[in-house]
Amino acid sequence: MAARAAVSRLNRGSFGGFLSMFGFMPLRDWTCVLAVVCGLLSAALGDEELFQEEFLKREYSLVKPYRGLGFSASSHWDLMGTAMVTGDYVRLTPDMQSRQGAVWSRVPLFVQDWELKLHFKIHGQGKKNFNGDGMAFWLTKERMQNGPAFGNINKFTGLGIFVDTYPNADKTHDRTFPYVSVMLGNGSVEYDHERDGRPSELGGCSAMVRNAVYDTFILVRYEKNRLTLMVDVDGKQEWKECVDISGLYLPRGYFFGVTSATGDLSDNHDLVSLKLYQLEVQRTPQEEEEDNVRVPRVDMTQFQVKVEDEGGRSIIHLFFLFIFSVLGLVVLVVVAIVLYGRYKENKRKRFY
Ligand SMILES: [Ca+2]
Repeated sequence: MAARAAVSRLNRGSFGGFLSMFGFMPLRDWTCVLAVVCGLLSAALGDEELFQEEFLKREYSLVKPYRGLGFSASSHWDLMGTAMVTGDYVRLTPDMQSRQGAVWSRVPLFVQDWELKLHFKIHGQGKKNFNGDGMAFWLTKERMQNGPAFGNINKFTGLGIFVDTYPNADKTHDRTFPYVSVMLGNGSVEYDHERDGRPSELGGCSAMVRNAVYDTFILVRYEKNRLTLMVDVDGKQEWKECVDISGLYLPRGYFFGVTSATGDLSDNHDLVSLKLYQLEVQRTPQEEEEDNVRVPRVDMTQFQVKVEDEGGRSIIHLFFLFIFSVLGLVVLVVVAIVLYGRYKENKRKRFY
């Protein structure tokens, strides 16, 4: 991204004006100027790459050619289930029913502020909504376990990011799939696969990642307890904001993992690369103290407006519904008693 920013800065410069200054020059000099400009441009890009490389943490990253992955004791990653390594990607599941595959880091993460760039590919033969289930990215206390949440346990402790390609619960079609969502697990709340994780979701967005013509990326930034998630899936090489949550606390020493599962419906789920960059962030001793947490937690006040609004309204509705029902019943009973009284009165009068 920094490299892209550098390119756009160069493009936006007064390059036209610069050229017009030299409009009178012969062709040979033109070539020289262009060569110098190209040199400067590539140097700038080179610097950016160098800058990025410096902060790339290799022990937490998984990049081509995936040296030793799956067989070497020195590898930083473990494979699980149907996951297999090729020259260009790690295929977590093939486009076949009922498969589960995963890749888990062996090294616990002690980097406090980071940026994670995920390059992945989901593709298959099935028509839209006849494919599944998707893949998930994790930073959790637990690792290497099977389960119903995209090939991992559903009661996990830490961060889960889901790329859900099949609408299990969404019969109303109020959201477009594939859908990317974020959840923070504390070990007791579960990811509900049958409801596409909606009850526990902190945020999300639709992202057309399946059978995409372009490379598909997710960028997760965790900086001073603020988690932002962006997607780049339409080949424009721009990050589109998807989730932004502040006050999210993650303990250190958790593991990265990427998992995937297929059920009755399937897809190829491929991980191309996972790159972890360390971010340089200044902290006061007090902030340092606050950030040292043992259990994952998130500040829920940022979601309260919505929760209070919906919950408050439904409680008021229920209250008035109850009051009016009781009043209605009382009126009906009184009317019935009065009518019955009059009926009896009339009957008695007629009899005499
Ligand atoms: Ca689903």
